[in-house]
Amino acid sequence: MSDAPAGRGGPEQRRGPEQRDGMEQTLTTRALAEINACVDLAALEEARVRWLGRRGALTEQLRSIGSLPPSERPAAGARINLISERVQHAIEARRADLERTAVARALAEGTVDVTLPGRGEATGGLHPLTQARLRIERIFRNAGFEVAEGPEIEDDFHNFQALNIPADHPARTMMDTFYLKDGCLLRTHTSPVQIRAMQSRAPPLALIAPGRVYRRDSDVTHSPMFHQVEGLFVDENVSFAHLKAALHRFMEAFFEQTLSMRLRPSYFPFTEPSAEVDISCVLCHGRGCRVCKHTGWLEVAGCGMVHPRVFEACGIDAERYTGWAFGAGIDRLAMLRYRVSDLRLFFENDLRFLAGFAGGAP
Ligand code: 2U9
Repeated sequence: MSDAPAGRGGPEQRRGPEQRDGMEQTLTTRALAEINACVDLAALEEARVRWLGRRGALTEQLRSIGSLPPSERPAAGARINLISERVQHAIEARRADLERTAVARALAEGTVDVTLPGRGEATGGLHPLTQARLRIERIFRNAGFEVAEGPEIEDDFHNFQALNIPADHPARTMMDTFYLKDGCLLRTHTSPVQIRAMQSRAPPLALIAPGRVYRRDSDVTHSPMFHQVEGLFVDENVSFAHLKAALHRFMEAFFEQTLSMRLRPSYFPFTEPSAEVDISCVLCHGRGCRVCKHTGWLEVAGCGMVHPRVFEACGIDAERYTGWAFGAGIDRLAMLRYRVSDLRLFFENDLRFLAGFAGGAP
C-alpha cells in the first residue's frame, strides 16, 4: 500500500463519534477489498501484516484509543476488535480459497498426474543364509528336534575343555580363535550350546544349534565369521546307524532330491568314532562336474558319536547314555542349494545379488 490506511496515528481527540464511525467503516471496507484482491498466499500474508501486524493499521487504531476521552474508550475498543475479527476471518477464508485454487491449478497443469502408474514398492526378502537356516530348522523341528541358541562370547570351558580339547590339544591351532579380555573368546563352533543344554537337562535330548561362529581365517573360501549348524541326539541305545539315517534324511529334505550319502572315517576330539559326510553331487548327480571337482561327491558335514569324556564334563552318565552329533556349515549348504559360486556374495550385501532371493520362502 502506498498510502497509509485512513486515520493512522490521527489525533483522535479531535474527531467526533460520527466521524470515527465513518472512518472505521471505510477501514473495514478497504481491508476486506484488499484481502479479496490478493492473488496468492504471499500477497495475503503481506495484507495480514499491513492490517493486523504489530504495526498494522488496525493495531495502530487500537493503540490510539488511549487518546480518546475515557468514557468513549470501551465502545471504541470493542468496535475495533470487531473489525479485527472480521478482517481475521476474511484472511482465513481467502487463504482457504487460494490453497484450493493452487491445488486445482496443479492438478489441471498435470503437476500431479494421478493417472501415472505408481513407482511400485520393492519387496524385500530374507537373506539366502536366513532362508537356508530356516529351512534346516523346519526340517529338524518336523523330526522332533528343538532349536537351541547360546552366547557368541564364550569361555574356554564351554568352547574347548568340555569338548575334550585341553589347552595343549592340536585342535586349538586348527580352530584359530579370537580371544577377548578376561579369558573370554568368540565361539569357534556352536558346540557350547549343546554343552550348556547337557549341563542343565537330563537326556533324552534332541536339538540343533544354528548360529554364527568365528575363526581367525579369511580367504576366498573362508570368512572370519560364518554360520554353522550342529545337531545332538542323546538317549539310551542311540547308535551310529541312527546318525547315518537321520543325516541322510536331512540331506534329501534340504536339497529336495534323492541322494547317495557316504561316511569316511575321520577324527574330532569331541566324537569317537568320527566321520566326514559326503553326498552325491547335487549339481551333476554324481557324474562329475567342476563343483564336485569331478569326483561325483561333495563333503558337506562332519559327525560322530559323542565322546564319553564330553558326557562326563557335562555330568551325564556315559555308561547309560550314548549320543550322536554332527556339524555342518550353513554357508556351504546354502551355496550348494542356491547355486552360489562365491562365498563372498553372502557377505557383501549387494542388492543386485540379494534381489534374486526376494520373495523366496525357506
Ligand atoms: C557336542 C558333542 C559333539 C559336533 C561336530 C563336526 C563333527 C564337524 C564341522 C563341519 C563344518 C565344522 O563348520 S565346520 O567347519 N563340524 O565336522 N561337528 S561332530 O560335535 C559335537 C558337538 C557338541 C556336545
